[in-house]
Amino acid sequence: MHTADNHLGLEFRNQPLHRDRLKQERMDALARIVEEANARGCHFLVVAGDLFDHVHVPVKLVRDACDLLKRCTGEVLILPGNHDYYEGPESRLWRLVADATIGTHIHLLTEYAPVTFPVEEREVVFYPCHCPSKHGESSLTGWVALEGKSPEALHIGIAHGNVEGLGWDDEGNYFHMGLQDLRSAGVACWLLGHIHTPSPVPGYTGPDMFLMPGSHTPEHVKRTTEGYAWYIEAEGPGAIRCERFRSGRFRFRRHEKSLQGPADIETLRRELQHAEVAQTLLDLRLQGRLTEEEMSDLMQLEQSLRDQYLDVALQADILKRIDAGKISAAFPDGSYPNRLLTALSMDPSDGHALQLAYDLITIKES
Ligand SMILES: [Mn+2]
Repeated sequence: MHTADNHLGLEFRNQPLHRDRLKQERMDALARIVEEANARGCHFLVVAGDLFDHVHVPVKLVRDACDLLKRCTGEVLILPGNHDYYEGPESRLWRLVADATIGTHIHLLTEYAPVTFPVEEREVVFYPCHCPSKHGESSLTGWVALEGKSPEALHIGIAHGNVEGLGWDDEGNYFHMGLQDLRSAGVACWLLGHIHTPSPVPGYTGPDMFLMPGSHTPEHVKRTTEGYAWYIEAEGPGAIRCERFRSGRFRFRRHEKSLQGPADIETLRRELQHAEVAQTLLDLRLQGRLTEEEMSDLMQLEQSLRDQYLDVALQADILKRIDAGKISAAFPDGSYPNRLLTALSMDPSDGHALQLAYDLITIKES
């Protein structure tokens, strides 16, 4: 089982309503991974970096995480990523982890050296490439290619950082790994971390077994993917089978829509129906122009969304739709307000001017 980017200790300061629940979910989702690994009899659970959100996480959180990982019946391998980087034996965080896991089957991967385990009369050799800092210009995987490798053993690389073609690290600040470097390392697959969306696509069987599980449960409102881990069966090069295990229970959804009439409100209502509303935090951004009647329909829809969804954050920039009928009803044809508003309504690009003029005139009238 392969997970990464768990970011335990993430504070969710922008989600005050659900902060405690979201923090707990990060731990609960990891517990689901451990349970799944045990149920499937996994030999290994590999955490490929950023188990913790930062190196100053509370002691209790570290102990809780270690207690949870101790429940795993297979070997647990933890790689420091760029958020929970390992600076050396004095690193506070990793000393805490080491102290909490003495004498257990939890292994901290803090050396650039192969780690070998016997599995059913065969050897599995891991090549861990931890991050020594938050940022780094070059890949830390170069040494793997230079290691002698027995053809009988199964060789697996573990690293954390940006991967060519997967991330957004154009400046090369996150231990950027080139595809050619990963290919030439001589391992059957790479268990990676850092990119928070999973790859490759499920069912991929090609030669580049560079696996990113993504965050195990979404960590940001902008993250619309669900949280996953990889369940992997590995025989050797070209014989790797992987399956996505959905570990996350919550999801975020950002939805933007322009509303110009009742049909758009109906479409919005349909678009926002799905099976998991009760676990979803909805971030809704609306703009457009509606009549007062349509506006009250929209408010009813908003209330029903609030009843269904875990939470709804709404940003709305809706103008009153002021058409010829509305203008004539309010001001006689030929009157100055009628002519001004009619002229402004001819320019559909400037709804704010029409709205402002209408509001000013009607305030003065009343
Ligand atoms: Mn990272």
